[in-house]
Amino acid sequence: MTDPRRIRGFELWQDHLDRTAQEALVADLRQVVTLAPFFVPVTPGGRQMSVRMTAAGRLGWVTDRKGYRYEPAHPSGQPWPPIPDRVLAIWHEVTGLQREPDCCLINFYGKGARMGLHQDRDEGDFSWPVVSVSLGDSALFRMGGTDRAAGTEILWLHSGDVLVMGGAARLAWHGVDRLRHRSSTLLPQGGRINLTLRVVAQ
Ligand SMILES: O=C(O)CCC(=O)C(=O)O
Ligand SMILES: [Mn+2]
Repeated sequence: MTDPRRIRGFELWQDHLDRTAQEALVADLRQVVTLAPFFVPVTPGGRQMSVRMTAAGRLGWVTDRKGYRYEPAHPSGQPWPPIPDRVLAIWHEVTGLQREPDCCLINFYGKGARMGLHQDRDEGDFSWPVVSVSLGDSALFRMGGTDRAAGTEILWLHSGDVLVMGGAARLAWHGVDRLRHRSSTLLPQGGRINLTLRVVAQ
């Protein structure tokens, strides 16, 4: 395990997961998605997001015309499946925390999907870090400061990278500009999976 690199307060654990670990995670996620299928998130303003989403854990982050929020169940009404142990192990490794995350948001980026610049701020306590795991195609990640006017810089996130947004970077602006389609062979159809682990504390 290599030491993390600090960029603007973000902690990047490059190549944290080797190919075998990535494949095992994808197998776990296939089980989750069987129980909690991907859905098309809609912003409160009524626009469809380009990513497909689902979640695991006590709470899942959802968005629709009613707003951004955490819900104890998938839109189908079924409770979210538990967060796979392998995912929890990554959280513990990179944060050193005893406390488990409440939510593992699962974003799927197909060809052309992106995520606009935003802050993660629907949680009750920003002293807990957010951990983000990248699987599949490489993504051009944009990161800024806590002040939107602070400017941004870009960084390619590759399959197996783990990024921690904690401390001063917990409320930093961030987003995904684009993918490098078919840059990874991890997912047979291409695309990217992002896992975003958060303590919701509400
Ligand atoms: O896909 C990513 O790397 C970031 C996802 C993200 O920021 C989010 O879901 O809040
Ligand atoms: Mn985010």
